[in-house]
Amino acid sequence: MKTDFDLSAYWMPYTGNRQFKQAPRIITGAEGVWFTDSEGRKVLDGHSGLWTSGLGHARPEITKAVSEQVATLDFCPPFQFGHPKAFELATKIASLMPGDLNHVFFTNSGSESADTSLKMARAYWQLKGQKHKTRFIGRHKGYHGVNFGGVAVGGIPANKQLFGEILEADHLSHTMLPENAFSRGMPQSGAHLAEELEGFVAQYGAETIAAVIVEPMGGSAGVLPPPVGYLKRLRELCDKHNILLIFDEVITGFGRCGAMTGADAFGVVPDILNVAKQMTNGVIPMGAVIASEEIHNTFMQKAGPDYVLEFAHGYTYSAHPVACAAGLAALDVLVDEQLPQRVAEEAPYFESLLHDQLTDKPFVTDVRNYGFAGAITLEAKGDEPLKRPFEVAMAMWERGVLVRYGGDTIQMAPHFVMERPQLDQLVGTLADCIEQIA
Ligand code: PXG
Ligand code: PLP
Repeated sequence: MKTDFDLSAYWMPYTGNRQFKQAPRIITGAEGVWFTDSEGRKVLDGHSGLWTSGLGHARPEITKAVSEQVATLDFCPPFQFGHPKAFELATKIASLMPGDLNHVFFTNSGSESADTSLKMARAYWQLKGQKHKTRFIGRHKGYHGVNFGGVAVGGIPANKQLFGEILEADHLSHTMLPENAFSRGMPQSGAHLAEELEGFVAQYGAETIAAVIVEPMGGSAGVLPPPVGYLKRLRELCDKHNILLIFDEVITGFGRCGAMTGADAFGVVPDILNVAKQMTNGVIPMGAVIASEEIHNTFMQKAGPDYVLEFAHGYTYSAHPVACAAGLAALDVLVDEQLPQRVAEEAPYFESLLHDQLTDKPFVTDVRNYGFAGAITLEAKGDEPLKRPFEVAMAMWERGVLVRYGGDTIQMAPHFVMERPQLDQLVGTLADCIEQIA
């Protein structure tokens, strides 16, 4: 496809730039569950943008809130000043969180949330007088964004090998066990892997470990729902050893798992919960780190006189007024239309489609799902594990369906509002394209 603009200056993120610029995929519009491309085709968005836009694109409620906010207060310095919507949004988010996760620190992305949560955990232990509690434990295949802290605790080797030594971090095993292949929803096997935390405690001493950070359901590694009992055991062990538990809910927060949070879906409450993607329905970049009463109170009580900073951290665009307006409108729609419940109700239909249509297709070595998240693993093509997913995703784009390919997986994340004919189209097109590529 020819474009009437130059492609060379834009260095695209997480993209094969050379391939893309030979055959650009340019998106020019979005409405509901559909994108429009530069050739005027309607393309089914099978990934809710990038896990961001579950309410459907171009929601008029959000468009209106954003335009009114830009015209009223376009920016407000977040350090030492505040604006009403920042407080309203924090209150709203706190009301949607489980347990006593009541205090909201705003960021602008999931990566910023990851690094903020790690700094918060270390500072908390400093304030508690436990100066040696600095170690972090992540999990293999974990994804916590691209900033240095998140890369260190993340468990994706390809994201680390170029960047040299970062923070020291250790990793629990991932839970993608061979016996769990083709599980519907939560796999049965793997709760025992939480016990590995005991090994790190024995090795280093609990007095040196600040926090464990995990996604309650792995997302970008290709939809890894937690094994039955796994997260509960991790919570018990963190309590036993006085280690903070951080849930990275950048993908699972705000509806994706058929509940408001992954914590709700899986019945385990962390000490710190990170969100981003779905917060504004993808309209304006925003994220947040939500802390328990204990953590917040510690900062408020131990930081010194009341004019000093309790937490020397924050971003120029933290609590941006336009993002807050978008967040308030997006969360209102999510709650008013009971979309987490809708996801829970429709998830079994999506699950059946995935397993019934994809399990027997050539080269499919696993199908995984939970809520409105689904993924398959494809067998490597010779020694090129990344090639087949790329080819399948390109064939799907040709047929007017957008999915995400990453590593050896293809991922689907339907909009919370997606109707059954479009779910059928999404999974059916994937099934056809696997046959075509095979
Ligand atoms: N934590 C988690 C759990 C994520 O999924 C981030 C942090 C980083 O968020 P930002 O906003 O900085 O990108 C993420 C982001 C995929 C895919 O293919 C997933 C993400 C990003 C890009 C692709 O599923 N997750
Ligand atoms: N670099 C410089 C030179 C800055 O002045 C600032 C913020 O003032 C930053 C980086 C951080 O930017 P942000 O607050 O948008 O993360």
